[in-house]
Amino acid sequence: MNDIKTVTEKIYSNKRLSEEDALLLFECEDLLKIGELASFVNERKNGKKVFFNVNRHINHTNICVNQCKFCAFSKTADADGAYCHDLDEIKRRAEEAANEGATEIHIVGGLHPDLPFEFYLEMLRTVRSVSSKLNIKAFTAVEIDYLAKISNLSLSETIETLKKAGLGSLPGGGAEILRKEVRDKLCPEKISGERWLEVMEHVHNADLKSNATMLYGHIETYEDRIDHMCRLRELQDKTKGFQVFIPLTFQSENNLLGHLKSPSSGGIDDLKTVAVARLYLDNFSNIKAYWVMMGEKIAQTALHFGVNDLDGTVVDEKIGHDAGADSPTSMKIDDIVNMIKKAGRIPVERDTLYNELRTY
Ligand code: V47
Ligand code: SF4
Repeated sequence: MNDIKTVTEKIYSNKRLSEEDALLLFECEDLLKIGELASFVNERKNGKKVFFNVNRHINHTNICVNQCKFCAFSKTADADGAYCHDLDEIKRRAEEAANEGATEIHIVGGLHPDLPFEFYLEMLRTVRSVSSKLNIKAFTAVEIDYLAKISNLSLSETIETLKKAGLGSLPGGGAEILRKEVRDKLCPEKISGERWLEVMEHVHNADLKSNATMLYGHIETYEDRIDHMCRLRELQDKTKGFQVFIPLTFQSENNLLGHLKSPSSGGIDDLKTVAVARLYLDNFSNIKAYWVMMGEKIAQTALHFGVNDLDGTVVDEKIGHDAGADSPTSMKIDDIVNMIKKAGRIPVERDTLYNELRTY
């Protein structure tokens, strides 16, 4: 039988934690102790540096053939508020971002019933034509699977074709909770957890990096979260292709899951989740507090709970805000720098692939 003392010793002697250890940490009521351990491990890896980037989100369409229960973003084609940006609009947004010093365009959208594969290739070429300095971080593993279906290409061919058109890396969305029992309730139409991992393995084998997320704070248990992280850790051992783990705090407005009870207890649960992720995911260099979903205050506090990345300036975030996120839709560089400095950490602007660009 494990206790927190044994887990602490494992952490200080740099030993890998088991799933049982992770559960013990989640169930431990001494939040500050967990934070201290996570901060120790983070500083051992990353010192006092905290990353952010200058980026811009483009959600090309909110029209989607799926209706995930937690999603307030997706619409059917004939619904009020359904939209699909054309290439001119996408170009205009990318140019605006490049002029403001962005190094990354983050593109995700719904699974549109009618857009041809060529549209996605043209979208990548269009953004690439704006500036070769922009990394196009686009399409969740769910979208990649969908693009393979509509293009009638294999997964590897789809990824290679997108890469040739300008795809620079993949965001970590669509992972939700990988375990089938939870996924069937959350998003029954979505690809399985196994398929999500398979797509990511192909992406990594194509020499592209990706991120990994986990949507938490709804119907899942601590065991489900640990199972999720366990599968990510296993794939990371194999491919080393994940750059960062991003727990996404569930936003409960305008969707079908808002009324459900969960183990979530607000800020305490957010901090515990990033800390356990830092301690359990020993093969991930970076743990991100996505301030859009977590809120700026908890995201800043998370810098003392194992987090070393705050995402970026974002601009035009829709997915979290459609679901009720009360954070701003973008942040200025000065605000992020200030937020990091006030936490006693060193702000470092990075690019998408975690190359350091500037220390503040
Ligand atoms: O897959 C949808 C999530 C994801 C809600 O890789 C929700 O750098 C909370 O993955 N409450 C898309 N979350 C966003 C995403 C992301 C965001 C920022 C950075 C990166 C990265 C990736 O948003 C979806 C889903 O898990 N989501 N609805 C909601 N109500
Ligand atoms: Fe569609 Fe993605 Fe929303 Fe699911 S989460 S309904 S796949 S846009």
